[in-house]
Amino acid sequence: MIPLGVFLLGPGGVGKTSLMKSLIDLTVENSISCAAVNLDPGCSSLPFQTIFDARDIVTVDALMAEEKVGPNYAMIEAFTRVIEERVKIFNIIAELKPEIVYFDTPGQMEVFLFNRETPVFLSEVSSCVKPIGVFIMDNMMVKDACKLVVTELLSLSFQLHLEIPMVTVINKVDLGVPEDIDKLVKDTGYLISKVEAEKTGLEKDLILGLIPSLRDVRGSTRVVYTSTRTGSGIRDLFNIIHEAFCACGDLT
Ligand SMILES: Nc1nc2c(ncn2[C@@H]2O[C@H](COP(=O)(O)OP(=O)(O)OP(=O)(O)O)[C@@H](O)[C@H]2O)c(=O)[nH]1
Ligand SMILES: [Mg+2]
Repeated sequence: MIPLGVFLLGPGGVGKTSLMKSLIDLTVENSISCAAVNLDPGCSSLPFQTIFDARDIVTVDALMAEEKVGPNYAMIEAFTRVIEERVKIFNIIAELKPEIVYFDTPGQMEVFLFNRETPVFLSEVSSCVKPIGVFIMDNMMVKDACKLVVTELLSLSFQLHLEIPMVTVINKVDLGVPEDIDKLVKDTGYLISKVEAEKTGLEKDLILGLIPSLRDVRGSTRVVYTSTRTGSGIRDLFNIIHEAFCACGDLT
């Protein structure tokens, strides 16, 4: 039985690590065995136990001191070194045989997205887990209709780059999201009318031009609204991930 590999993805600070902790807690509550892999060599602390921690290979701080480089280059280089050790991750998963493996990814999303080793990693990891991405955005990224379109574009860019199925999450809903967010997400005609009312000029034309193809490609991608503060939506997210697991026939 191949485990499900859940990748928590998204821009810095949206709540990837917090959401991973909430999902792990719920997985354990449901008596499903799971394991956590930390692919972020830049994080300072983690709220869960891991079977593999990038910081055991190298930390961003150590690399900055060692190579006398800045934090951004150090992050890229550290992540590359971590991914070069990927066989260690595969071996631990094969040995422990959990039902779900959660992967926390670096805060600077471009480090994961554009690293030359990432496609190799994802293709090889597919031999030991069935990968699914959870693309996380936060309340600030969906503040209005135009921001939602730009964020959906980002989500699609992740999907096209990584070539894995993706669930989209809007996190930090406890901090407030537009009242009509669900309608904006589901009703393309309504989204267009809101963009028309919000924007003028070239920006409006650009965004309006994007919407039909964006929504066409996005298809019926599920969007889940979560808050790790209040716990809302976490079970919905877990159920969607679990359904994906069932759909591939590995867990009933
Ligand atoms: N209000 C609110 N804050 C949240 C929520 N989820 C996470 N946070 C807070 O957002 C901050 C960042 O959360 P993290 O889980 O570290 O986010 P991350 O995406 O892993 O951050 P990086 O790894 O640095 O990119 C922390 O202060 C969290 O407590 C939420 O649902 N609501
Ligand atoms: Mg994090």
